[in-house]
Amino acid sequence: MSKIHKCGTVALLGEPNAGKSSLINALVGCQVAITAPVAGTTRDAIRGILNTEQAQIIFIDTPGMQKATNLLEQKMNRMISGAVKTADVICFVLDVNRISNKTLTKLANYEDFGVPVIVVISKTDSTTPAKLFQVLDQLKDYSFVKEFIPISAHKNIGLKTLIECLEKYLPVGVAIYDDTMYTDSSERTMATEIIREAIINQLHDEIPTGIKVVITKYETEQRTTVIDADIICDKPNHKKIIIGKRGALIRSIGMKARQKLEKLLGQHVMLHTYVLVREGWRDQATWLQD
Ligand SMILES: Nc1nc2c(ncn2[C@@H]2O[C@H](COP(=O)(O)OP(=O)(O)OP(=O)(O)O)[C@@H](O)[C@H]2O)c(=O)[nH]1
Ligand SMILES: [Mg+2]
Repeated sequence: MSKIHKCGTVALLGEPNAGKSSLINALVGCQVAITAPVAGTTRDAIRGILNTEQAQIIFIDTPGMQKATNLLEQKMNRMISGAVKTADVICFVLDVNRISNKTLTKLANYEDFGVPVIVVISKTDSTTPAKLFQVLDQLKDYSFVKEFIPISAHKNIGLKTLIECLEKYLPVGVAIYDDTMYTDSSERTMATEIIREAIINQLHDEIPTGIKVVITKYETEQRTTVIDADIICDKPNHKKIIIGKRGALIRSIGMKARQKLEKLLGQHVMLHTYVLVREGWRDQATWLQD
């Protein structure tokens, strides 16, 4: 007798920097979302699809939960609400090293939400068993949470347990996506994100949240993809920083992005980047449209 097949959507929620995007990549087995040590890396709801023998699990990575201070962050919060509305299961990701009362209040908001809530305790490779035990003890009053699962996306710890747990709570259903698909993002969207990731990972402080990448040309000619990308920043001095001394930083960003793009697309990539200043773009609706 064949097993009952499940299919459903799992929203990955949590504070900025909790490890949601690293988790979706580890679960799906390849990069669908960009990751960085700075908060506010993810800006859109990104789907990653995992097919197991028993289920198709559609994970939705979301931006970190934060109070919106501009139109961009308002849009990011709408992405979270949208993901939650369509979720069959909520997976709340808690960084084992950063569990505050504020975070726990956010978790408590999902008590009466009507879908199973699983808490994933992330980055357990960076703590001790004693600290993990202490965190689990701190969470014991949250009885509405179906399961608490310690994981490490970097060390592949607890991921199998998490997948088996999610299979239990997903609704019965046939697969929605073809089983060769691991995301529904287009190559062009992924390319935009890869360029942004290369920038974020080479910059520090507040600059990354003020950066947007817009691809203005994306053409495949025989075995080469030609990509022109505008890097939009918020302030004239940010432009100087991104370009770097004699263009050293922008060259290094371009090289890192190109290597990753070539891996993604499986062919040669010619990448041209242009750095532009558009002050206050995060508060201008036209710049927030994709
Ligand atoms: N030690 C350790 N670090 C991790 C792990 N998972 C993620 N990180 C690090 O945590 C930081 C944030 O990871 P992301 O996956 O980008 O976090 P996020 O929750 O998607 O962040 P936002 O998109 O900004 O909300 C990065 O520096 C990751 O390398 C893990 O399993 N172990
Ligand atoms: Mg993220």
